[in-house]
Amino acid sequence: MAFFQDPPELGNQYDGDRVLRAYLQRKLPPDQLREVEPELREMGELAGGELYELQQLDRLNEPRIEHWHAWGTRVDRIELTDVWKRAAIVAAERGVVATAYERKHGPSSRLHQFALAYLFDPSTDVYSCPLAMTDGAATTLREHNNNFLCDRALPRLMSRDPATCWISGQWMTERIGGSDVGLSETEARPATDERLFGQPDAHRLYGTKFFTSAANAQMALTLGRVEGADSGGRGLTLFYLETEGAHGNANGILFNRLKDKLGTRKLPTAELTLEGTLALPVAGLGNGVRNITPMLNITRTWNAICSVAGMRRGLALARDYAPRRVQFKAPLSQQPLHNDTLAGVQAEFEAAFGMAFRVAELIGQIECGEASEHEKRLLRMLTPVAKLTTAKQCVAASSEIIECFGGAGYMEDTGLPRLLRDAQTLPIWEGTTNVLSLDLLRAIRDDPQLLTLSDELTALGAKVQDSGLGVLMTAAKKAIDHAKAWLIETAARDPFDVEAGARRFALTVGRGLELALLASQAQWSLDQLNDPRPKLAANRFLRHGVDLISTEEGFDRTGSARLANDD
Ligand code: MFK
Repeated sequence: MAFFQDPPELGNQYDGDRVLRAYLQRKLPPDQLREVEPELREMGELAGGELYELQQLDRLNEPRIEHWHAWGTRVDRIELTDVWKRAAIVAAERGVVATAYERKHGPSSRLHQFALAYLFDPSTDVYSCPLAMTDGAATTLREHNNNFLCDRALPRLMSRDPATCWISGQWMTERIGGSDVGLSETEARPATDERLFGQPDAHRLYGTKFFTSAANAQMALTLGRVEGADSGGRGLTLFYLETEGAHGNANGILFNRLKDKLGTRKLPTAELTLEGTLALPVAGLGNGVRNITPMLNITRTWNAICSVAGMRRGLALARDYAPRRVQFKAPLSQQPLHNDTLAGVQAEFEAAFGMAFRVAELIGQIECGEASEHEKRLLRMLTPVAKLTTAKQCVAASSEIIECFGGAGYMEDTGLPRLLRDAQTLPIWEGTTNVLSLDLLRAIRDDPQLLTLSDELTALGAKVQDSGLGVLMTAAKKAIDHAKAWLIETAARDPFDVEAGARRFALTVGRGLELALLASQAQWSLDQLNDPRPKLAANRFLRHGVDLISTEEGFDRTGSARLANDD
């Protein structure tokens, strides 16, 4: 009889996730864990069951835009995919955003929320993107204490009712500036003769937003420049708008087209023109870039969580497949080289997981007023580090995972290539690796000695007693000390060379801290669960390389410029 290969299957994605479960057991008080576990288990069941099946069935479906009604009116109506329609309901009902704001479990609410997001993300075709922006918008409105907009939008953004809840867009990117947002050309003209929702300071926006994710959002935060304002980010103003205007129309928003992307193809990303869109300033006029950064920092955290979620999904599929696939007379799961390969991905995943969730933990503490100044500085520093480090890990892991399936991993109808295509957006959107490396330099301007980081390492190291883990802690500290020494020495010699080496610096900080976080988790797992696997993962992770600082001749801006331009 001809041979047919069994495909990989997924079980309950909460029950099967040793890393998530151990982490929550460590971080949540037992009564809180008991309360949140049923929700996480249900989400794990949906993610490994109904949503995953729907995702496979809906594989070829993509969002479509219809610009014109048959009888001539401009409608710009977007038809979403089936997964997205279902994901919107699940996300609202299960509180994937709301959980953070309801704060039923104080500072742990953010861990609870991001654990839900982590389970939800890989089976919902990047519905995490609008949720990330919704979360970012809610935090931004709150941080600016705009009572009117908070009263108006927050109940919708945090709603658990799919019929009334909103998602938010984050409209920043323009043709002239994807990274350099301060170049934005959108004009904001005071709507002197009009009020918006009864408010007197309405403006009309004119411009083109080149890349707006989740074009089906009911509201957005965006940037525009009031006539006569300064150039650059300081001259921009942060605006709030609703996509259905005050009069139930499209509020002067024309969708030019949906973008034709490498991945995240289920996400209706639009290019749009604002033709007199009515909007309200969120936090007065000016300082728009600074004022939108609360949103950026939340969406960057989501990016890190989704990076580790993507790695975990790839591993779950590859691990289920390995005993089913027999080659050279043995299942892959019994073959040393296959196991060595998966072990490498697992080690990267465990390290990345600790970093992403450390950021989530810090956000929860700060939001509940339970954080010290040290922790606030740490969060500012770790947000770009976590985003850039985990995104790179997810791309590398996803590439390795699809290779673990051989040719099947390259076939579209297995659903596996999507893992890699969707992963590739993670280091790009929300700030590229380079932009975030420079953001880290911005974040440590007041702390060039990296004292905040040293304190974190000391605190993590204090709990480590196992001698093997002690060696790993020392390696982490050595890598970060090397990064620190490089920074101080290079900044004194030539600040431009600091910029040339910023990515190696940021990744060394990221990987060094990941190692320390994993070693500390490994100590807890040895003590509480008698589980040596996190220690194995930490050892393996160190062998992949943590210290990426290079002081060899030529690794500076002059050498790079020659090599890059081949002259
Ligand atoms: C899986 C789910 C993932 C989520 C999906 C979301 C999809 C959304 C799709 C998108 O929208 S992608 C587009 C995202 N675009 C970016 O992320 C922009 C990337 N560029 C940057 O981040 C630049 O660094 C930045 C635009 C912020 C630099 O602009 P400027 O004008 O050169 O900034 P400047 O003058 O250095 O900083 C202005 C102020 O903001 C400063 O404060 P002060 O005014 O008090 O001096 C900075 O310290 C502050 N600032 C900048 N970045 C900050 C920050 N503060 C806190 N946190 C930050 N991250």
